[in-house]
Amino acid sequence: MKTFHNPEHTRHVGQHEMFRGKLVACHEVPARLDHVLAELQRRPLGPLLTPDLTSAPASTALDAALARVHSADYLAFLAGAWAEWVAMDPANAHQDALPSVWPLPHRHGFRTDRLPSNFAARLGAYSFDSGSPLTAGTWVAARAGAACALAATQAVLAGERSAFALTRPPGHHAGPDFFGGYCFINNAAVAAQALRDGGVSRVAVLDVDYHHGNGTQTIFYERADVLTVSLHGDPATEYPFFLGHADERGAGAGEGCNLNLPLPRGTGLATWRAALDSALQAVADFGAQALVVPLGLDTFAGDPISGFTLHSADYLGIGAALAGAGLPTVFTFEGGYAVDEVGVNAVNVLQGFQHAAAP
Ligand code: OKP
Ligand code: ZN
Repeated sequence: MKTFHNPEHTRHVGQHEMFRGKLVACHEVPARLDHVLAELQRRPLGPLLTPDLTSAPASTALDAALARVHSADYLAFLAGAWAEWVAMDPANAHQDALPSVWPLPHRHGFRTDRLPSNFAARLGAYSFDSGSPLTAGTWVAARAGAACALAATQAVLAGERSAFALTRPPGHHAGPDFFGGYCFINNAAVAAQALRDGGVSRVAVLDVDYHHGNGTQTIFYERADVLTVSLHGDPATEYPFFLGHADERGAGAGEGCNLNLPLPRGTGLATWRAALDSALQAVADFGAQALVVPLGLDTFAGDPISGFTLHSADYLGIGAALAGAGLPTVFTFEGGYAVDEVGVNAVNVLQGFQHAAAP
């Protein structure tokens, strides 16, 4: 399996996130990716590659792929956000940008048809939480990460059985025009759309991160060509709280093309694996011809912000089960905050997949 990794990830470094009234140290740290890279060097699964964005055609193709899943105004906002933040006050250069006011579009009558010029307000208009610091290098890191997702997809379109986009920040909470949940560009959605644009008629996304993949769900909610499935902590008690229930089945042409499998806090391997089997059955029933797996490892028992109880050895079998779908598969690296174990856990999934997929 080829891994496309993103050396620019180190440019996204948050200082703190808001949690229950306090600024706390960020969970989504650069060391997470370094641990996965180190484990891949110990247990190589294939070549480690980095997409080259220096040529104008490569850069243009990437921007076109981003524009397929995110709005032009959101992408322009992200690209210019840091400069605007510093322009508000030069002292902001030493401070992460964190939103603190939101328009609540669905309630209370706030207007979303008028975008304020005030940058602090626009930061809120394009986000849904105060836990996702936007930093000086966020846009460069996120864009280079999406290039990894696109390159992994191109490898699969060229005939590879699977490929891994190893990047951060993660992506599955980012929607058409919003960031949140540590996510800015939805790498899994970029991959799924690029598979469609590469000629795959039916694509499935099977999100195994602990948290509901709300951004991906929203991007594809009214589409019949992309099935979105997510196994996650029940939003009644777990982040992102306001989406991810079982009764969200898609809408319009996409009716029946979204499946949520919320599980209670404390869920262990047996129940989680049964849900994975249901998810895989849905992927098969849909007739998917390619699979995207937003690979979060925060289902691990030792994860500091999550509530499932999977163990490191379990991830080998999970990889094998995913290979059982028999589909060309793109993995994108998502959550997993037990930093010392995230490398072993991620590579276990990929190795389990690769061994089971071998002819
Ligand atoms: C991103 B991904 C817990 C606060 C939760 C947001 C979690 C985002 C998870 N102290 N903050 O899905 O792994
Ligand atoms: Zn997560």
